[in-house]
Amino acid sequence: MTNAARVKTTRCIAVVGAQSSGKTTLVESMLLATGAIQKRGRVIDKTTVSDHSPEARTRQMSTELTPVRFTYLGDDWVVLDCPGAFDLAQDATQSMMVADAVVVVADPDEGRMMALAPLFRFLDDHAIPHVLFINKMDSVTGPVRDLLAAAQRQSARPLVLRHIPIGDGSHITGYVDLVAERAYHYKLDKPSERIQATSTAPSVMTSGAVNARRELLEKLSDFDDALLEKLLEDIVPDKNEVYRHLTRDLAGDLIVPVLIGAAEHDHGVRRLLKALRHEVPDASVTADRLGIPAGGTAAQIFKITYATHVGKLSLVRIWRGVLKDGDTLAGLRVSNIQEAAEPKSSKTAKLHRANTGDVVALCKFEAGHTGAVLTEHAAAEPKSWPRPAAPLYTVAVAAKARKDDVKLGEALRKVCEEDCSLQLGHAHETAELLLSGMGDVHLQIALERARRKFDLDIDTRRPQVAYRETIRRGVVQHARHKRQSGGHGQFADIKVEINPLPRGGGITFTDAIVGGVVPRNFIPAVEAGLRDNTQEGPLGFPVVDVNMRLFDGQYHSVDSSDQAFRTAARIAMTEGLAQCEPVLLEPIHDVQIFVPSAFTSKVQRAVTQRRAQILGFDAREGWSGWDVIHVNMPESEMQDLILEVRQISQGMGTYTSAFSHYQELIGRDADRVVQARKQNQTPAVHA
Ligand SMILES: Nc1nc2c(ncn2[C@@H]2O[C@H](COP(=O)(O)OP(=O)(O)O)[C@@H](O)[C@H]2O)c(=O)[nH]1
Ligand SMILES: [Mg+2]
Repeated sequence: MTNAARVKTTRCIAVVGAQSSGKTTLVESMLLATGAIQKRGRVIDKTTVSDHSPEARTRQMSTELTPVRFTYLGDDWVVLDCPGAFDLAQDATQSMMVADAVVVVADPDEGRMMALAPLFRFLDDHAIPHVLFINKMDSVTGPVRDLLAAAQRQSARPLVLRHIPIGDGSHITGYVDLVAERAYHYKLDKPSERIQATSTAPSVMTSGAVNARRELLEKLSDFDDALLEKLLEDIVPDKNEVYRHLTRDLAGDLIVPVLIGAAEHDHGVRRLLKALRHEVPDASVTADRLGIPAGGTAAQIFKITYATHVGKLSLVRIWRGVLKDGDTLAGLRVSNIQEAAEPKSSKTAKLHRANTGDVVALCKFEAGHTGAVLTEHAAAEPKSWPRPAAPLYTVAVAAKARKDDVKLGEALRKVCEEDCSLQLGHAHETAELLLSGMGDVHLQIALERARRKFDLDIDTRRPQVAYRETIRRGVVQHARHKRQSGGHGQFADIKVEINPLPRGGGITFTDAIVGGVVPRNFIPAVEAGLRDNTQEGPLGFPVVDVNMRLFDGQYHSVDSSDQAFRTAARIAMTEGLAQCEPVLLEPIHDVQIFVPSAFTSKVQRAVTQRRAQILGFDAREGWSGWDVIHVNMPESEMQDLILEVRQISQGMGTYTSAFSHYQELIGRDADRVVQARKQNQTPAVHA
């Protein structure tokens, strides 16, 4: 599409990549370069436009997606600055889903390119156009070629280098634009200065640049036969033709253009903006790709937040049409459209209208959840929306003051609505409120938000493990309950045989009474009494895998009752189980750990320390250079497993797990558990 034919919409970019690669700095640079701000803020000075939440400022890292806006050469843009921390990937995921294109920011570090693998995979799975921006080129000493090769190993799509750096031997001072065949010197906080050809250097195209340009054209020709023919016949394609290919191939997620720069010094930022301006598809193209219904106005919620004093804000991208005060969405009247992006354009933050492609907040809009596509009368599920990753870290939470219990539940439900990768659960057995997420930092931030926004004092503890107990041998137990007090007496007498069952056998009851020695009508009471005392066995945990066989007993025609038999049965269990060599059972999980292969042996050593049984390891299917390690691991060892896996694997590793079975736990480990249970203790964790 040529610029003239383009319908003016606001375009939206998500900026993603590893933590500390310079995304927030790049966004600040974009704001400066486009005149949206007059002075550069710095992450370390806590003065950037993005990262303005208290949680982000204290940590000097992005803790949630932040939309910013600017106008560049007459085009309106919203940029979603995303957190890079592994814990906080959910916001980045949601941002990428609604962006017209994604800028992946990378450190100029070969070793860290592997961290891009999950990101590239996600972008390709969803056919999202993306470019790679290799940042911090001011600190690079090696050739950009090696960086590119390392990044290419992580991407299924060809990476197409758009610029090559030029330097003075020790520093990179500028770049050659391989399409325009022009060279530039970087200028601090100013547009780069074009290097003019001279009589001694008639072309700015060095031999390296010529080769790199040929490579670029060859990669493009893989997607176009006409271009291929031209190259074979040594015909130089015209510059606009090359731009056309780049635009089309980016939109189709066929190639990944690679740009270089140093955000902190404003290097390469205008170049990046220009490339985006020419090559990023419009909202309508993206809406078609996402299957957003055409016709009337359509918007999609991609993030929900709760703001103090304001309440619920649903961040939406307007896919079709314009949205005005008084319009209907999902059957509700839209009355409060707010500015979502920084820097805020008006004092009141209240807007009356939002253009196609724009990102705005609907205030107190009660229809739809994150991902929902809103049209005039419906809030529909999107055609495709990634499910949040399964949680990897859990803490038990409680309000410091009992009176705040209800308030805490409500606050956490809202925090979970804000962040779909958080889960709130309730452990019936231990009566704990459990908050689960992607890691310790994730939960710390979530709880900080809950404390700040909802004015709560919250305690956290390590969640209790759902231990069980069983018995190792059987016993025959006689129990009699007899009481003679005043009028009506109580009498019941039973003999039961208590026996272990194989693992997974549960609790079973066998009625082996013959000749009515225990009358039929009392037998349910006996069974109930026996079961009562399996709730908490001699070690303090629920009893499993036991059969109770009632085979004999006595009764009294007047004094026997359901109550008496139930009591006798309880006595039989309490006394009987204690003689059956009770033994603790601990839950074991089936765990698959995914890491780059360089870290496999270290992870294996670490999980062995956690009493894991290694079942095997293999190459991770479809992931070059990654392994999967399959283990069985006790649940009690898994609480902070993700932290160690990440620590070993430079943050890249992760795992999936599912409950597998219960297994006997004996010795000192078991003694400790039983002791702690008696004292009703669980160790505290920090969150
Ligand atoms: N040397 C250098 N440092 C940079 C550059 N861009 C960002 N940084 C630094 O990298 C750190 C992380 O930057 P930030 O923008 O917060 O990264 P983010 O986590 O990706 O948002 C900060 O200390 C920045 O000053 C750059 O171009 N060159
Ligand atoms: Mg950031």
